[in-house]
Amino acid sequence: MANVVSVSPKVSNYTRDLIGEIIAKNPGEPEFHQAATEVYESLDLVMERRPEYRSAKIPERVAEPERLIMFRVSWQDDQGRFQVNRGCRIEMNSAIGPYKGGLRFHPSVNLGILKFLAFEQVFKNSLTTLPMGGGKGGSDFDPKGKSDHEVMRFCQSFMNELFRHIGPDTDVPAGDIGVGGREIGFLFGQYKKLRNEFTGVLTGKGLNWGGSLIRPEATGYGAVYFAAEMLGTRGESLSGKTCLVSGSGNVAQYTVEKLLQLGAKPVTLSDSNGYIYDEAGIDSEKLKFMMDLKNVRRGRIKDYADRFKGVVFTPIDPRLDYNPLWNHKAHCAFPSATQNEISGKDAQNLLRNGVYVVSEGANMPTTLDGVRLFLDAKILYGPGKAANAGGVATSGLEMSQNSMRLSWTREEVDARLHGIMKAIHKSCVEASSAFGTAGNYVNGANIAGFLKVADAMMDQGLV
Ligand code: NDP
Ligand code: 2IT
Repeated sequence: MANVVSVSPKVSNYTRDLIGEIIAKNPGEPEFHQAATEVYESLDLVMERRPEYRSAKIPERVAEPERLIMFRVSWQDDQGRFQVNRGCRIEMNSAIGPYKGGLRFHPSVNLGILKFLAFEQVFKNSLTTLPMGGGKGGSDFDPKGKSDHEVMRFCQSFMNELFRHIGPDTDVPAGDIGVGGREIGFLFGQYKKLRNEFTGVLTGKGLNWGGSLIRPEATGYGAVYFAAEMLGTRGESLSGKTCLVSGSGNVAQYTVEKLLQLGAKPVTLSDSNGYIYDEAGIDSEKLKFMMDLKNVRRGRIKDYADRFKGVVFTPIDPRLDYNPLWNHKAHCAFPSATQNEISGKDAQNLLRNGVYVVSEGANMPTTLDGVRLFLDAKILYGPGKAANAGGVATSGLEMSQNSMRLSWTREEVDARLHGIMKAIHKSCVEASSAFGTAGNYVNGANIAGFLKVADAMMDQGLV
């Protein structure tokens, strides 16, 4: 689902030309064009006040990966057939720390998608308060329907090339769509075999071999903490709020778990086949069933509707120009599946149904026209690079624990995560106010994330 980009008529000619050049330089990468347009529109306000960034070509340099590695991944399936996929790692920006960001294994993966993710990661990581640069990688390999052995052979082959480019002080990958604990385990095992080094080169590791407590929960928990902070600005809480959640993977699962702990009522979940609407609310027993279904049995969300009474499953209907999941009465929405899952029409439906809090667990789940509708409506709209930063922030905490060769308790990591989400919220609020757009978390996140990276680049000279 690519979103055609139109630049806002409100921006300066400088910004319009800049976006035009980036689009021309990166043909066929609509998701990257979209992410860049959103960020540079926000930065229009900064470039007027800080002309030194313009002459140092900071915006142009930030849009250009420091390094892009693309490689062949050959592996053998269970029938003995040879298979070939494409692997990639984009090392986007290392101004404030080693490259850091997830790996995505999904058939839709291409250069434009990885570049948008790597670009977003730079600003997100800057917002976390921790010293991490930005990167992203992955493959068009589809883990769905593959045996554990096939996944292992693929991961080993992927690492046979990637190992020479990464390291605990160079580039530290982690999970994303299609890459969870199982895949990180296989990747780590192969890295260790090739390098003969036990180091914190990946995050999201198992608990008894260097992983951090709360890392699996962190993205979903963080997105809910961020929503709670936004509601706090209006003197409200999540208690009693009806919430629409999409996806049913890592982020969606722990979003639902934290919503339940805070007294909210999640009513939807989805996967690539369709979505369930559970009017009575997804409770902890149903969540447990769903987590077993998805993480152990690797089944489909439809099974949830078959298992529990009063639940409606709606399959994806490609003829519809909207997603019916976003067309239910609710207070809050937590898109936690994938990019561009909320179109302009979906945004209209959400607003019409009373949704006034959107906290993005996924990366860039809302199209540009959807974003503009949320901003015009002045709802509490937390963009992904702020709202879902808890995942990578806790990866940063895993790196710290690995360097110190100790591990913190669950309570300690959760408290740090919570503190970081509050700090991110505060920086967004302060940056949006400082640039005259109070309450606009998109400007707040883009500006606060950018300034730290830009100043570091200014300090470090023309590299
Ligand atoms: P998972 O692979 O665990 O789950 C992804 C979920 O989204 C699945 O339910 C999947 O359904 C659904 N999905 C994926 N792609 C599509 C698609 N093209 N159309 C419809 N449904 C789709 O991934 P995560 O939960 O880790 O990631 C979800 C989102 O959160 C992504 O945008 C990711 O970039 C973002 N994110 C993840 C972080 C993390 O720590 N894991 C951190 C920050 C952001 P199905 O199984 O049928 O494919
Ligand atoms: O998009 C993301 O922030 C992630 N997939 C997590 C990255 C990480 O390094 O933990």
